[in-house]
Amino acid sequence: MSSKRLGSIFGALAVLAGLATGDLVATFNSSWSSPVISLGNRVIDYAPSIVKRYVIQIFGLYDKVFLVSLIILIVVAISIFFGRAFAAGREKTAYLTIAAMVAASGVAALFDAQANLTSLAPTLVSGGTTIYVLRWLGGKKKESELAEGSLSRRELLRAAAILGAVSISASALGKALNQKTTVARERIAIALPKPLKFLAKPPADPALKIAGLSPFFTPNKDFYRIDTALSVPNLSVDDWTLEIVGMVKNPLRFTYAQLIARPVFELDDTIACVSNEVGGPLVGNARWLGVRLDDLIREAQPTADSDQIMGYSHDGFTAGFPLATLDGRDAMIAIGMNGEVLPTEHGFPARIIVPGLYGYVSATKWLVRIELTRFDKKQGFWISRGWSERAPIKTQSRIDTPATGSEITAGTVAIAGVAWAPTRGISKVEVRVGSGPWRVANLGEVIADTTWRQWWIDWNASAGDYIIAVRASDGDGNVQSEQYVSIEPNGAEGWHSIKVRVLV
Ligand SMILES: Nc1nc2c(c(=O)[nH]1)N[C@H]1C(S)=C(S)[C@@H](COP(=O)(O)O)O[C@H]1N2
Ligand SMILES: [Mo]
Repeated sequence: MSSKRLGSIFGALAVLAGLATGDLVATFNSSWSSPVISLGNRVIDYAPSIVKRYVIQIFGLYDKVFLVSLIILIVVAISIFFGRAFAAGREKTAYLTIAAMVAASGVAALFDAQANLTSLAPTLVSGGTTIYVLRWLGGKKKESELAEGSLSRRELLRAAAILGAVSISASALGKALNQKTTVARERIAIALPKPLKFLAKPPADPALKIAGLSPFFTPNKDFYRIDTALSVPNLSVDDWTLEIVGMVKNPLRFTYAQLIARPVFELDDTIACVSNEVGGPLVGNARWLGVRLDDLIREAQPTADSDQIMGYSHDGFTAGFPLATLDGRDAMIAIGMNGEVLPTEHGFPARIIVPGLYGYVSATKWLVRIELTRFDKKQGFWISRGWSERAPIKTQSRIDTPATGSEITAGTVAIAGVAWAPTRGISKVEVRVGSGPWRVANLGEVIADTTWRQWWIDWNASAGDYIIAVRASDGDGNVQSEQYVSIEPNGAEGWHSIKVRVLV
């Protein structure tokens, strides 16, 4: 086998072993990350938003899989380079290349949200393993050259197999030791506190009768997710605390047990993402359980000149909203979602929920700190990236069924969907088929103006092609406007419309 090819294989094997041990070591401490994850997080932090948008458009939910694969690919490409240098006897070049990779990944690790000097451990072990394996393979090569002139294919295969097995068991062991398992077990064992008063059960869900209509409560497993973090933080309640600090006279700090021992209440609230396109899926409704934010902030005694509440996530994400939003609208620190302990993906152990505000300015998941501050001093994560500082959820409506582009048979067809305008509530939904008149739709019963309302209307469909549009009016009497406005900087506007073909 040529020295070049051998070198490539040595380099790639060495780096894969290095990555595997890095992953393994990263599981030893909850504030350490595997080198690939740290690098990925820095790419997410610094990539221009146009690139991010493009990647999300192409890869959708797999954007992070794409990023991680890309990083591994680049690392392997570099490893082929240093492997060849090593095999060609230019050992210094090989070591310098590895040192440069370790430096890059070390810097990336130091910028992780909870980083300290020990956060370098996964990277250092990774780099050390890479060099060790490279030298070991190089030694094997020399041995076999002395014995029979060149390294045989069989020996190479054996070395690769051993390394592969070691790497796989290292990452398997990593998984077994993983924080994730511990936290998942912890979560299951938690008994949620009971609210002073349970909310009424909502009336029978019209979605039971209308196929395709969103259920009133979005099941947790179907609830949309928006995270800037590359991997979902797994926070153990054992060492989790929530502090309320900054421009306050009485800083507070709670353990999880202390937080959930406080009075809790239930809230039916629809949350939405500012990036939701007209008719899009980034909106969901849940029955949240939590501690009233107004009470906690009052106890902390904000100074008279503070005007912003900033939530900090364990992963470094931040979101700020006006202190004046605490006007009795039931903002909370949520610990439960739809009768379950808050799912890890949705912010376990705790997150903020503020009715009527888009998630990016309010709904901090994996919450660890609340800071009272001023808008002219601090900005949340998305603000410097071009999104509005204040962002109430706009009045919107969506047609769930029929699906756009579908072919349906003539007869009575249900047109149905959801409309939302937390905290104003929905007062009317109208539907227009083709150039026909606007018809007023039936509305589902709700117990709060903070949730979406389901709507539906029967349509006597005859053969032909149709465009169906919907518009909602909110509790303030605003009618959703037709004019399309793009999601950036503070949410999309316009009517959702669909196209259907009715067949005889
Ligand atoms: N830590 C953290 N919290 C976060 C975010 C995030 O990226 N990281 N995204 C926010 C945004 S943009 C939205 S729309 C909501 C989404 O909440 P969900 O993922 O539970 O649906 O969470 C908010 N809280
Ligand atoms: Mo969002």
